[in-house]
Amino acid sequence: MRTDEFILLEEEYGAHNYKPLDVVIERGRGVWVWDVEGRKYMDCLSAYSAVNQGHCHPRILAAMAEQARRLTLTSRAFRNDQLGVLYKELCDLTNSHKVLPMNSGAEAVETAIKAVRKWGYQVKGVPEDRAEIVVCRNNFHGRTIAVISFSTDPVSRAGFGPFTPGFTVVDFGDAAALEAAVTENTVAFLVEPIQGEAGVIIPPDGYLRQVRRICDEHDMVLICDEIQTGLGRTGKLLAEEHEGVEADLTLIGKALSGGFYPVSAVLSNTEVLGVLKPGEHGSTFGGNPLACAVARAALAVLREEDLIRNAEVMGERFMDGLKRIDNPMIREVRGRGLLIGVELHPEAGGARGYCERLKDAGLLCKETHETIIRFAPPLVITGQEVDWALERIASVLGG
Ligand code: IF1
Repeated sequence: MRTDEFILLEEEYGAHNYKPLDVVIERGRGVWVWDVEGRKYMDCLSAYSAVNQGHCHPRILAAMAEQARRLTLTSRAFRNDQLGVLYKELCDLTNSHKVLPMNSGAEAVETAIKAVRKWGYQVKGVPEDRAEIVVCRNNFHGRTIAVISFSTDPVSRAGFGPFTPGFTVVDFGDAAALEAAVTENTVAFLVEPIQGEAGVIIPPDGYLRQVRRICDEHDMVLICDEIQTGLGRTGKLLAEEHEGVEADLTLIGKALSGGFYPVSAVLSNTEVLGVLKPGEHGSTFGGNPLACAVARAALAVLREEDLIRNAEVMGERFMDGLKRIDNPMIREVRGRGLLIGVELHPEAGGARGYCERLKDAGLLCKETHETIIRFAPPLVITGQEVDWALERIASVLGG
């Protein structure tokens, strides 16, 4: 079958909740993917940072195949020989005390919400059903009802009510606004260290440190959603490290499996997760041995291939190159590590058209909002490959 036929099948039989670029990918390796016509592209999206280790990493593949032959799923009714080992490796790596494994990112967010609410009632003494969680304008934390209940994006929300109460929205990057929003019933502040979907928005220096202080002073749990920014993407293991801050709960997902399988986790620095007792929360697939084996290999690759450092070095090279592109339509180039946004002036006619042209030039990326192109290649990218990408981008964006 050819590209058009695959697209027709999707259009006819699939729900239309996406509008993908018209490229049908059949194979991937490292930073490269191939479409059904045999054309080769550099992937500068990395499945929204889930394939930080590169497509089909052989070591993760081997771990997955090996584990799939032995044991895939026991449910949490029984124990398995991978889970405790993953817990320990994750805690050692991230300096955490406790782990709760889930599957999708949204489930990790939901888990954190449940945990901090219960912590609020049992430990902080908030009256039943009065817990409040402060979140940020233009957040993105997933697609479930509770999570979209505090989205400020009309497209994500409209038509899906009634919504879950108990959330207060403040501006991202504004610590004073957080402080002003706190009440005696506030149990937590949920924040992305860098807002991804909002357009790679980096908060002012010191923001997370101030947020940390406010959470301490008001006995609130700081929840950092590192599902997109975590696991090396920004040039640190966790983006919160850029400010030397430790969240009480850190959410990871996406690259925790290197893109092989949905694996997410809530990492806890404090006793917050301790409020969850048997039967109060869970998931059929969360913590299954296949997921654990994949996650262990994905973490080992990050560490042993020095991908975090590579993200830092290649991120600088990528950003420097982008900043040299001379086009008055470019309003700003910003990013950290290999999470990079190029914001265009509204007169540029929209980022989508540029993404289409970049695709034709052999480079896959995705616009966010109307005017921002996001570049987030796998962290295994080499200097030569960065230069290759910059040449293509310059030819499309260079005037
Ligand atoms: C889609 C965006 C990225 C996330 C953060 C939780 C989740 C995500 C910070 C939920 C998921 C994805 C989901 C994907 C698009 C994508 C995305 F553009 F929408 F914002 F990455 F930039 N927290 N982000 O970024 O994780 O449940 O999906 O595993 O199409 O919804 P999930």
